[in-house]
Amino acid sequence: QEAYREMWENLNLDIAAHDGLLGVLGKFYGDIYMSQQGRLKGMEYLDFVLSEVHGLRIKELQDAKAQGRKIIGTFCVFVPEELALALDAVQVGLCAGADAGKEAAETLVPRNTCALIKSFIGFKLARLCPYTESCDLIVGETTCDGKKKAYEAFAEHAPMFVMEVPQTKSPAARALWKEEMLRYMARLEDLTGKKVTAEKLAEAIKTVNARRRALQRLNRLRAAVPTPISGRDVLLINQVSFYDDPVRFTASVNTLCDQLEERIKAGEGVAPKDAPRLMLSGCPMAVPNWKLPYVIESSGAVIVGEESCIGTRNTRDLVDESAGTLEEMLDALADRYMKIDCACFTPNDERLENVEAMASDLKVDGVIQYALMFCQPYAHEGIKVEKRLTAAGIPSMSLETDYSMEDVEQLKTRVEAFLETV
Ligand code: BJ8
Repeated sequence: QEAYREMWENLNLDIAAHDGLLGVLGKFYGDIYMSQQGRLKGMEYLDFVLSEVHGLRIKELQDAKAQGRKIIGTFCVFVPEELALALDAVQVGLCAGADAGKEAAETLVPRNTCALIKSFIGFKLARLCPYTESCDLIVGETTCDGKKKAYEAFAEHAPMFVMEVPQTKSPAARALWKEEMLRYMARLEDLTGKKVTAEKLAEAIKTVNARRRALQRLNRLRAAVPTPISGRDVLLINQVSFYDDPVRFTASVNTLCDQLEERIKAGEGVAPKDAPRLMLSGCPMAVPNWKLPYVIESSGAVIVGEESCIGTRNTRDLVDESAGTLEEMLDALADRYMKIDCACFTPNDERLENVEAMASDLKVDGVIQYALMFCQPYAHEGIKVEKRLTAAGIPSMSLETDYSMEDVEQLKTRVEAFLETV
């Protein structure tokens, strides 16, 4: 840690508070991750990345900046990483999964704002996140009301660009989204002093698709009975996918998948064959939000799928790689991103279909719907999802929580009661 102190000081972090954060994070990680039995060798890479999350990766970002590359921060899977990569920029998903700087955040946004929003504001105001401080541009999006209003306030503290994400899937909405992508591309070209070319964009599309394919492969393999990897580990892999170098990350996930294949061949699992198989569905679990998966898996169940943006919503759809011209590629990108079934869309029937299909493909015993407190879009859709699952004969339950640890025991009681019924 000492080796990085100067870098953190240069980023103007609050060093004492940051030391405290790393201490808590290290302990939390030890309890939730390192305590697991029978982990795969390939997870050592993830452990390493996580242990260096504020160290080596930040150093890499600083080195990239020294070479003139720009750092782009995001909070939503709607922001097309392909455009940043095509301009040699580095895109990182900013952490929004811990209760840090909450009091400060509540001076900018109302108290009844979801924990994810308060978290990214808190990290900024309390000067705790070296990623946020490394960014040349932070890209917001008009998804839920909480986020879009929060970005107005956040823009007073950070260099922001907000993309207008439509709320329906009509042809007019698709046209608006394409325009917004072009507006964003122009902003990025201005920032980097470069132009997106067909060649560079094709390469970027391949890079991001390769990462999606590796994660799809992981999701197919974990569906085996018994499941060869814990849900906690897969969540971590998805979380790391947002800030690690995409090419290196993809190679590591594929290596891990090779190990999973061997494990499956040998019939080995991380949990007994008859352990209840659950799927999570709903709000994204941003790093280091590991509370609910820990509660679920320490109750004897195993998580075999996450229907969320830090899960299959981010990896399910690929960009069509057959486009030849720049214009065709931009259309292919726009089409792919418009398939995202975020609860901010109305209507959003495709999500109901996707949740049901995923639950039956994975042969789950039940679905736990997860909503962050004060999240209107996912709480509303939770009612519809539950009806749909009930009609399909799939047990489900809904949990609302935030990032505090106060309700751990209560969550455990509810999860255990649910497990009795599946
Ligand atoms: S595409 S899910 S990453 S918006 S939890 S801030 S919705 S009040 S995160 Fe999301 Fe993009 Fe959609 Fe995915 Fe608002 Fe709800 Fe908070 Fe949320």
